[in-house]
Amino acid sequence: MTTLYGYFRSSAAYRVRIALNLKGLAYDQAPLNLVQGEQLAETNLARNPQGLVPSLITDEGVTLTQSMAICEYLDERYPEPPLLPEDITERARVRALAQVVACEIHPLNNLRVLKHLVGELGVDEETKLAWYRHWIAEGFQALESLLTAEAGTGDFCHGDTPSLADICLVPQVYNAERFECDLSAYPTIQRISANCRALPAFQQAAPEAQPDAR
Ligand SMILES: N[C@@H](CCC(=O)N[C@@H](CS)C(=O)NCC(=O)O)C(=O)O
Repeated sequence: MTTLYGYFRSSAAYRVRIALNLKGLAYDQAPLNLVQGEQLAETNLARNPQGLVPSLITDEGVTLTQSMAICEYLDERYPEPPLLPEDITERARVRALAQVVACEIHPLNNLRVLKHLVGELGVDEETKLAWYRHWIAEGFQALESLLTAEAGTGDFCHGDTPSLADICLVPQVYNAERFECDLSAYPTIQRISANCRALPAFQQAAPEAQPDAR
């Protein structure tokens, strides 16, 4: 059986849950409580030496880390429905949209970054929130521009079926809402996110639908 080590609010684990659901794959969940620091336990470090989630143990017993690599592994092993377009230029576009979130927004607002700001650097709660919202705004402005300017956008980030870009977008929108970011300047992001959230694969992957949701 495939096992996902994650956390209900982890947006990187949320990406993998969406990918697994879109592919129609069954999996067990092994939640780690990130707030209580369980990601830093020896057992998790053995799986994921960065002390992060997600890790996916495949049905062949192989441990995979890094959500984007896991999603691409699932796409290559289970090609239907595809998470990336067939055309290489279109594939580059989807990866670029996905990476605006996965490489530029998410790492700056990760739990360990916020904890470092408050704990080691003595930043107060209000400044931490300002930091969070700043990087959401900067990233979402760019994403909104790309999505409105480029012809590839459809009901979803690319065309009319969900792709790797949507898999990254929806968890980031969830995070932005949780931190009460103003999303009114991003109508295309909101439209696409609503389209995704209407699909069972996204609904079943949502944080509130997970066994460890509190
Ligand atoms: N690039 C990694 C990011 C993984 C990551 O940052 N996971 C977060 C949850 S979304 C985590 O484990 N944070 C624990 C911490 O910051 O201490 C991936 O995509 O898998």
